[in-house]
Amino acid sequence: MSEQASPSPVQTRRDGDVLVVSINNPPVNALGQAVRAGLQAAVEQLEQDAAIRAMLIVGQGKAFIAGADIREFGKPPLAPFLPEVLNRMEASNKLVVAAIHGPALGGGMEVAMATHYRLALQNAAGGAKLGLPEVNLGLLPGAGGTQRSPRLMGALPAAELMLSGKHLSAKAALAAGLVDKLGEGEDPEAAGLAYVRELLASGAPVRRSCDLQVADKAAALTALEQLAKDNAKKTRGLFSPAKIIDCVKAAIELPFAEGVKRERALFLECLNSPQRAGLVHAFFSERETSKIPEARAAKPRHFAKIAIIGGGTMGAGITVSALDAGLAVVMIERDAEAIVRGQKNVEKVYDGLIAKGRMTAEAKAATMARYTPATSYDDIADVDLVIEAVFEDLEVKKAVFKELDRVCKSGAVLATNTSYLDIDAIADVTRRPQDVIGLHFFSPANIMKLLEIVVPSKVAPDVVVTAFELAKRMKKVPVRAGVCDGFIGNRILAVYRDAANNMMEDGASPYEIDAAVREFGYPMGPFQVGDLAGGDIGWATRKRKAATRDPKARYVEIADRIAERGWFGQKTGRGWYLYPEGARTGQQDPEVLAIVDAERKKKGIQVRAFSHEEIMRRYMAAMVNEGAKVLEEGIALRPLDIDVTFLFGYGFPRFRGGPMQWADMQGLDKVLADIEAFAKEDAQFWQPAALLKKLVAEGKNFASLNQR
Ligand code: HSC
Ligand code: NAD
Repeated sequence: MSEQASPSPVQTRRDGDVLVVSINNPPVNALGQAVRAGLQAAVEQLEQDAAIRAMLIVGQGKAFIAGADIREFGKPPLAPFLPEVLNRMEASNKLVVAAIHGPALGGGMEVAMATHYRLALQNAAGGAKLGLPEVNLGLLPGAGGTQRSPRLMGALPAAELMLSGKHLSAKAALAAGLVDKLGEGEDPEAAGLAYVRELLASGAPVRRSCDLQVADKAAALTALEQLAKDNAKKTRGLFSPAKIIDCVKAAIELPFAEGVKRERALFLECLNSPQRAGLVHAFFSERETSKIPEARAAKPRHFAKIAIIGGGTMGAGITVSALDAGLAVVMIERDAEAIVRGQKNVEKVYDGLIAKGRMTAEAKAATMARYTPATSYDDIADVDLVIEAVFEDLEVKKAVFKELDRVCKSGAVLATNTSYLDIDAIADVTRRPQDVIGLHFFSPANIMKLLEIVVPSKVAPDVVVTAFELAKRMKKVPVRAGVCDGFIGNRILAVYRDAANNMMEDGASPYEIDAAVREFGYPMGPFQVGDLAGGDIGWATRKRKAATRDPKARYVEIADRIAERGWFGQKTGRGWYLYPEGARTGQQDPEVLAIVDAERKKKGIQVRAFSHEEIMRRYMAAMVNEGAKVLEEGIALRPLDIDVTFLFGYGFPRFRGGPMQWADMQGLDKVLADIEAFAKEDAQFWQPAALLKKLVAEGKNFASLNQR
């Protein structure tokens, strides 16, 4: 037995006549340059050492190999390149075997497919997971994956795997033909060595994926054609899915070496696309938001039993999230009737899942066993954490927090789900402002991933950390926000909604604005969203704020004219759009256009046309400018926190990375120039953020503020 002394992340050792190659590149054994070089060296050793009969590849730690090192994308490529390393490895005349005990994703699954035999382990930690999730990063598998997977598993299943980015369990991978054998346990080296010995003893031949042909080529091509049609409808605006289908077509029609060339060309197109940059930014940003200053100083408080005050839309959704996270929940409502309604709101969610076959009645019963309905605050004296979700009214919330202060045990975390209200003021009615925090869930709370964690001035660091821990348990994406009207998301939303209203009054129809926003990549435009949420909510907020509105600021009354007619959107059958007979997709309404026109005339506005491009420039400039103000005030920690807020809470197209990343990709000087040009028409609305001006003057971008 000999040890390799180098500090390479790829360690090799001899176990008799087997070369054991162990990838040790924490946290997930990504295939960075040093790993590729180490793997290449191992293949050379296999080729050169006559005493070695086989090679076993395993991953150390939790993963087999999670794929290419995503941090290398966009930087100059460094040899050796994975496709060549894998081709050389596959070409070996000695057995090469992979033993997979955790994630084998992207390039990791490509490594596995280039071996001759694959063993997948099942274990309590989740076991082997095989997948080609490159599509989520705007890419396609670029190390032979698009050519080997159709040969191993069939063209259609391979294309579907790559288009979905889904992971297959060990069992599913066996059924799909991706692996040859299942094993148990968490020690891939021991299980892998046993498998290699078994193969050697039985005289198993070298088998290469590249030598296989895709089964039933004519049928595969027909199926792929249909998939391409469905895909075009589904993947609105995405670049790499169609290229994946092209690669699979090449796998069917071309010899392996030709197919690999095609794959390389299309991979490079994807790599150089702005979508790849946006999606990679989204990938890392999503993981960065929980890196907050408080985490360095404090540990989370223990929580197992929580209370939710209010069983309306939000209270019920939050209850479902908490129950699904394994917590015990006491729900408090105002009276017996309201708590019955609250419980029904919760059960409705589970009954929906049962109807769709996604939950059993037994599982619902087991979940609901952790739910306790109550109408008295005395029933929550022992809870560890409370989330208040009563009406959006400061006085009502203050009264609730006084009650919480009276009954809750010392050290209980007291959270409010307010959308806009001053959490410092809420904290100050208690004798324990250090325990009070904002947990701003989004509707529907059991579905939406975003959780804004709003940090008031007196809160203790361990309460902030507890909130992040709760987000993790609930599988939410947390973003740290400061206290201001609307926090990060709703504050910025208010500004770009105003920009949309201004454009509408100046000449763009709500339908044109919605269409431009959808073309940009949003699932819906702002007026469609308004109809979905209900026009009454915004109307009530506008009325509440009317007294404090700056009289010099432009105010567009069109939305009020619509709301005054009781046209609140989908729930009333009409809003900005018409929804005949409960339709979910709205139709354009000439009466709305007439109202818009009348309002323009009333103000004597010179109507002009807006192109979709112009609409988006204003919409985005308003978003980015307010984002910069949110940053300079410290409401958001970093630009990436704003990006994540919009990606996970407001439908911002992920392939654009988020509004601040979008701005960087445009060039901040261009965005600022737009704002300054728009300011010539309305200097009050278009006041450039000082931070934006500073960054432009210094030749910097928002990304420079992410690296703190
Ligand atoms: C690819 O493989 C392309 C190939 O086709 C090769 C093409 C070659 C072409 C050459 C042509 C010439 N890289 O998620 P977690 C970090 S594309 C770098 O919190 P979990 C992550 O940022 C890749 N870093 O853990 C985090 O860092 P932090 C396809 C990576 O246990 C830490 O690891 N593969 C990384 O919840 C922990 O991550 C994928 O898309 C990577 N590949 O989940 C898989 N992956 O601690 C992406 C992770 O500093 N990864 N990190 O914050 C995942 O899905 C999840 O991370 C796992 C683990 C399921 C692996
Ligand atoms: P809702 O009207 O659907 O529900 C409020 C519930 O609180 C009602 O069931 C009411 O009976 C109950 N309630 C009122 N006073 C109470 C009291 N003193 N004790 C116990 N229960 C009481 O409202 P919602 O949409 O669920 O909103 C709740 C909170 O969540 C608000 O602060 C709102 O701003 C915030 N929020 C709402 C949304 C949304 O989209 N609906 C999104 C994020 C945050």
